[in-house]
Amino acid sequence: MKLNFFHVCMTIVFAVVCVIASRDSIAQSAIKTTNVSATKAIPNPPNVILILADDLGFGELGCYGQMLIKTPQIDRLARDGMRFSDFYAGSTVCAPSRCVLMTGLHTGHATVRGNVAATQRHLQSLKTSDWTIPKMLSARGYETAMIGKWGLGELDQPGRPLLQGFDSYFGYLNQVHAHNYFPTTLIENDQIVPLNNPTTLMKPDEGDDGGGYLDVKDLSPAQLLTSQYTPDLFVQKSIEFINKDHQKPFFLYLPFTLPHANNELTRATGNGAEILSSGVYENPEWTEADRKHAAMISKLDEGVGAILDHLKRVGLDKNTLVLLTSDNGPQKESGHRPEFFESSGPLNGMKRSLTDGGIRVPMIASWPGHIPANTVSEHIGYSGDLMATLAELSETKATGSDLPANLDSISILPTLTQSQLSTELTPIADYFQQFGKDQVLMAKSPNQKLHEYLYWEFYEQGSRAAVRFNQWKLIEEPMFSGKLVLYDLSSDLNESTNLSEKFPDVVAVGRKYLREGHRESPDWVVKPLRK
Ligand SMILES: [Ca+2]
Repeated sequence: MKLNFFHVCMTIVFAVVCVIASRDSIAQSAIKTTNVSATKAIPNPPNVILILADDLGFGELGCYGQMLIKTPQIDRLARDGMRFSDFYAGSTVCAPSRCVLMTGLHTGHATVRGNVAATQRHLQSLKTSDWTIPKMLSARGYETAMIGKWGLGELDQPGRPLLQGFDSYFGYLNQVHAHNYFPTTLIENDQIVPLNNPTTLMKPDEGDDGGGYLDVKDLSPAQLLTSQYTPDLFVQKSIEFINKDHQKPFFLYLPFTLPHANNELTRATGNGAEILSSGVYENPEWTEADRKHAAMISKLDEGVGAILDHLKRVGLDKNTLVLLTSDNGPQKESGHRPEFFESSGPLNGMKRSLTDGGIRVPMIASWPGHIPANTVSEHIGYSGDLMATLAELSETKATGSDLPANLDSISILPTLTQSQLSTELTPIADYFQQFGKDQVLMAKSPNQKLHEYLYWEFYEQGSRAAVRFNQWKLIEEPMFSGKLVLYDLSSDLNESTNLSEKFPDVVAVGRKYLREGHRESPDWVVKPLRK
């Protein structure tokens, strides 16, 4: 009897010690991984570097679960900052996604709502009346630069970068030109700059947009050695820009074209992953397109690493907010195997889908000392939120708030700068846990305003539209008249079970959002699918 009583006592003592020890270890890990107090006022607006990848899937970075493609530098960025599990692109293809990113309006309200053919290129330009992030930051005293792929207005159009708030730019304006990783020209501040590339250009009857490819089998070693790969040029130009004697904070928008396919090269050879070397990827069981697709993502990673190293070298790393995201889900146009790489991670679909594989994207934010390191946030946001975020970040007493009314944009700064940890374990957090046990899931910030819903519309393939609200996703295909399909992302991340019949009330709410989200535009009209 006495022995039993002793055992019970010891068991209780042991349990109490365990609880205290485990609390201590949670507290220690919290101290170790989050060294930031609650949201604080921003005394001096920081520099901002916004890196946009092109067609980079949710599952194509190591810090988002990729096991085959190496991205150590972007993973470092993630370790130094916050990753988002539920962050969305503005669209499922390039131009409208970039329009949403720049203007803070979703595709039901935005000027550019789709990629269009060359004959309709007037629809691919921002308008003089569009309010953009660079216009706002420029008005607030920032020096602004764009290096990479613009896609929202060409030399003769009001959307070109110098008319949309950028002090300088270098890169591609036209999206077909941007397919070409070894172009014969680029554009710098409205001037055409020749490059030293022996490129096979598209024939005049295929368009004169500068698309083409390097036909490597016909080139000498010397020609290959001196050819100019634009991602390298963009990194070099970015470092030159960072090195300038800045008298004011800067905003560098850096839309890389990696890992978008060179579609013209795909048509010519079947492999549109354009990069000279497949680098570390030599596995003979991979196709050539697989190896080069992986090498293109690692090339993006290398470029990001060079910029991060440079920021550190010149002492700007602590005063620069670095954001990295993608314009839409992963592509298959290079001829590689996205399913082999699990490019969409646990999500369903890819570029052009409105299931999450087409629109949910990596989003990483790093700003040492302000954003807690090695954290994951489940806040539901999208690229249109960066307008309000950068507005809040750069607002001073002198500027006040100058945001136009009726933007579809909510600042995520309260989420980025809060430090409270979550104790909940959710399905997506489980997914992230596989790739780093030491990372910390953030609690939802009480100061974070939420979208009632996120909205997308898409005009290719007969059209479709979608809304996300809470855990729900409602997709209508075609827009306005199609079947409504409902998914519960909290239990069905892969969007495979249609719950529309089971939850008609939820469908009714989603349908209301679908109708409310769309504003009619004569430029964007649904065309029936050609049979
Ligand atoms: Ca894209």
